[in-house]
Amino acid sequence: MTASVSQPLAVGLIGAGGMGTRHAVNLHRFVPGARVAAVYDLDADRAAHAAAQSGGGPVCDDPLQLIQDPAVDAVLIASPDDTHARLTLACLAAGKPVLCEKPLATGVADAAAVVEAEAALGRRLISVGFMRRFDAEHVAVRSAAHSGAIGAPLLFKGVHRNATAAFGVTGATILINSAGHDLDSARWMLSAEVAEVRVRGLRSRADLHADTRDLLAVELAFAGGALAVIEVFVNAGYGYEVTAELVCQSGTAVSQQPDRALVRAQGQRGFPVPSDWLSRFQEAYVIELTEWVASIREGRAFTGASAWDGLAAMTVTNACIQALTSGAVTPVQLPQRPGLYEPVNNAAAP
Ligand code: ISE
Repeated sequence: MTASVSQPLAVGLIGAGGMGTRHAVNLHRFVPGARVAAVYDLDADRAAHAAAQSGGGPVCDDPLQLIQDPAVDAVLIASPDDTHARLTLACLAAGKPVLCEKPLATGVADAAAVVEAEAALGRRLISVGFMRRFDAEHVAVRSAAHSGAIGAPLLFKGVHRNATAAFGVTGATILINSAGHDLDSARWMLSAEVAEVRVRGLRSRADLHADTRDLLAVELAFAGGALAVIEVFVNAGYGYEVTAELVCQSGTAVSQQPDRALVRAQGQRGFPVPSDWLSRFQEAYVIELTEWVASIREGRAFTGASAWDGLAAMTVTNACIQALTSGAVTPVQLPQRPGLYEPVNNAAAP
């Protein structure tokens, strides 16, 4: 790392939309040993707003200049999905650690190019923002199964519901932007790689664009025999919800929403449903950023998702896109995992 141990890590943010701004504010308020040192967004006003909310650092008008700026030690990428691979490669070229929001790329070739570049460099600089790996409920489910107390995991069951999606959203976009999380969760929870996929989709309402497939049923078969079934429904209407369950040989473990209060109102007793991922996963985002900063400051690998995990998720996503079109069981072909991506601890990788 380039920052001295006594100085806070200077983080440059690329992309100041909802997610990027949340990261900047979290870094500023809750993460020890780091500060927001520069912000870039295509929309300069948005960048200025994010900078003002996270310590008042400078706004930069070029993402590549931000990456190369000697005053920036590490980079956080939260720009649109199709810019991730190019910007991550620029961070590698500059020798800077980078936390890239998911997906690592929007195609397999681009994700593979990133992995190849990092493997050629021979240093782990890339972390990928699959924040569920830091969510207390997800960690508890994985630990319950990995403790051995309920036998070997057999089946991952995932539910992923967004309140609403953009009009005309395609199945491919949902698979890249939303389902990638579930594919990563399934790999991480089962500690195995996906061998085959099958995907069906439907349009949930007649007023949506004819090509919309906003409810997907994804089935995965893993090397080693485990299975996964995942519902991804991006127009669920009532709110945002993610559930992960592991069915094991002699018991099951299922995540609970981290509810804080039982609310009585309008003749009902119930738990409020979060409106979006920023509120549901706020604590996970802070833990993820804290671990990312600590890993850089301590000169060790991040315990969350690596570039390899980003490539694996994208490869499965791509097979799912093909499977949604063909209706067929579709094989997943991962390249050989480079030695650089040996798991760093139990929590980190399959
Ligand atoms: C969004 O981009 C996210 O990353 C959320 O975590 C996910 O749940 C949502 O479906 C995506 O659109």
